[in-house]
Order: sequence, then structure tokens, then C-alpha cells
Amino acid sequence: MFENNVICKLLNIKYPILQGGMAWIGTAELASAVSNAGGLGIIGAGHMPPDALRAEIHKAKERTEKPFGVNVMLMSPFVKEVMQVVLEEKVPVVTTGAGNPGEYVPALKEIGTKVIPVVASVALAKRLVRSGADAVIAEGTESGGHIGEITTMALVPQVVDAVDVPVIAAGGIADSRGVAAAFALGAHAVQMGSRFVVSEECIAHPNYKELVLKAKDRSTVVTGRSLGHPARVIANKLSRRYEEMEAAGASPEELEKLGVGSLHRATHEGDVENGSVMIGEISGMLKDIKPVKAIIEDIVNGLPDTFKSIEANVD
Ligand code: TUI
Repeated sequence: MFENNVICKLLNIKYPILQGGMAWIGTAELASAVSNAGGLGIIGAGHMPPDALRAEIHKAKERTEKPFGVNVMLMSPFVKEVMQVVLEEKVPVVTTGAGNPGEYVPALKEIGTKVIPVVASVALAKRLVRSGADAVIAEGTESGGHIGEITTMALVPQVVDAVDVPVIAAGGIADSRGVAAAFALGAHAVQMGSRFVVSEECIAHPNYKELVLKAKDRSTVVTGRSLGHPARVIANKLSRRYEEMEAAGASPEELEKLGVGSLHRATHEGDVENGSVMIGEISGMLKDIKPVKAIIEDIVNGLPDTFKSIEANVD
């Protein structure tokens, strides 16, 4: 299986499954577990200072011999220093989010790092492929955290048609059916975040995981549209306060202030009412906490039956 998969070959991995680079909870522990299970684990740099990221990379190198990646969040105040650390540490794969990484592509490619930006539009996908991106992650609005506006279903085939590099689908994928659907849309691999939040190796506070497991299909909302930084979170006291202030015409500064520290408050302090519980719309389907290896194996082992039920509709 996957012997001819272009992403498996490009990244030197067994299964075409990438872990989303989640701020605060995409730690070396989670990333190395995903890489050891045959996927591509990714350390989420988020707003991490460069030294903290270097320590996390060292930890991942101790825990796995397999390739892993770093996700660089381009809105981070440390983005330049973080990119420098990634270069010095010769991280095999860099994914980026929340911006245009064009200026960093040449230096990364120079040392052989594979560069895979997250895109939420066809226009940015085309621009970054011209800049030298090795592949792109087309991420739909179903995802958790910072998002674009187009659904995975509509975005993935349009990006596939527009670029001549492999496409990785993200947003709303958490089981074999989602993976098969991504392949049907022309993607060569998937990236999953939410599914790995409810894994044994994810260090998110138990309250965070519990709220994710309790989520239903309509439990998430999008805040921050008026600021131009939409983010999908589970509706709670903080998101309602945010919506009230937005409706009352609060200034961007006041709204930004509400967001500062809110993700850490939920992921580490377990305050899931006053913190920001970023998760995708597929959380309504997540009902158990499993080891990363079991999550990946269940998905891979479920694919033949999924393909059979697809064929049954066509026969
Ligand atoms: O980056 C993400 N998701 C994230 S980052 C994050 S950390 C954070 N913490 C607190 C507040 C806000 C963020 C949490 N979730 N996903 C990748 C992604 N990138 N989704 C959408 C985009 C995107 C959107 C617009 C990428 C590029 C873009 O256009 C930029 C341009 O210049 O055209």
C-alpha cells in the first residue's frame, strides 16, 4: 500500500498522513509518535520563541529516527528567528500557516528541506508553487484554529487542477471515509489535526479533550472575522463574550486583547470556558482517546472496506 504515493516518496514516510501543526499541543511528544507510527509528525511552532522551538526539535530527534516537520505560524512575532532555527537544525519538512512564506522558500530549499505551505485559496497555491513549494496543503474552513473561507470539498479539487505539485487535503478529515474522499478529490495525502488532539500522546489538558469528545456537529463557531483573523473554536463563555463585543463595535485592540493567552489557558490550564478551544467541525465525530499508532492503523486498515462501499454504489 502507498508504494507509489507521491507524498510518501517525497517525504520518505510510510502512510500519506500528516499531523496538523498545532500551537501549544503539537509538541515533540505528539510529533514523534505520529512519525514513529508511519505518518509525518509536525511540531507546531505557534508563537514559540526560537530557543523553545530548538529544544522541542532536539526532543523530537531523540524520540524518532523518522522524518518530522515544523509548522511555522507566519503571524508569530518570532517568525524570522524561528525560520533560522529550522534552517540550522536542518528540519526535513516545513509547513507554514496563516500567511505567505514566499520569502523563506529559497533558503529552505537550498538545504533540501521540503517546503509545504498551507493555503486556503487557489491564488496563493499558484503563487507559492511558482516560488518553489514542493507540495501544498489545501485546508478547508472545516478546520480548527485559524481558517480560510472555502470548504475542503470545494477547495481541494480547484487547487489540484491549478497546480502541478502534490496536494494534501486538510479540514474535516478524521477517518478512512475522509481519507478516501480526499483521494477522490485528487489529493495525494491528508493532514489531520483534531483527530490527533484526542490521542493519548497529545498533552492537551484533560478538560480540553473532554470538551472535544462531547462536541456535536454544530458545537464550533468562527470568531475574529471582523479582524480578518477568523478562528474556529468550540462555543463557550469566551466566544460568546467575543461575539457580544464584536457586535457592540469593539475596537480591534480590545478584541485582540481578549484573544491574548486564550489558547494556552484552554490547552494547559484546562479553563475551557474562558480559554480558546480550537478544534475542527469533525470534532462531533470524535468519541475516543486512542494511541496515535491505533488512530493511524485504524484509518489505513479501514480503507479497503471504504473503497468497497464506494464501489457498491457504482456497480
Ligand atoms: O495556521 C493555521 N491554523 C492555526 S495557526 C494557530 S495559532 C494562533 N493562535 C492564536 C491566534 C491565532 C492563531 C491556530 N490555528 N492553519 C493554516 C492556515 N493558513 N489556515 C488558513 C491559512 C491561510 C490563510 C490566508 C494562509 C494564507 C492566507 O493568505 C495569506 C496571504 O498573504 O495571502
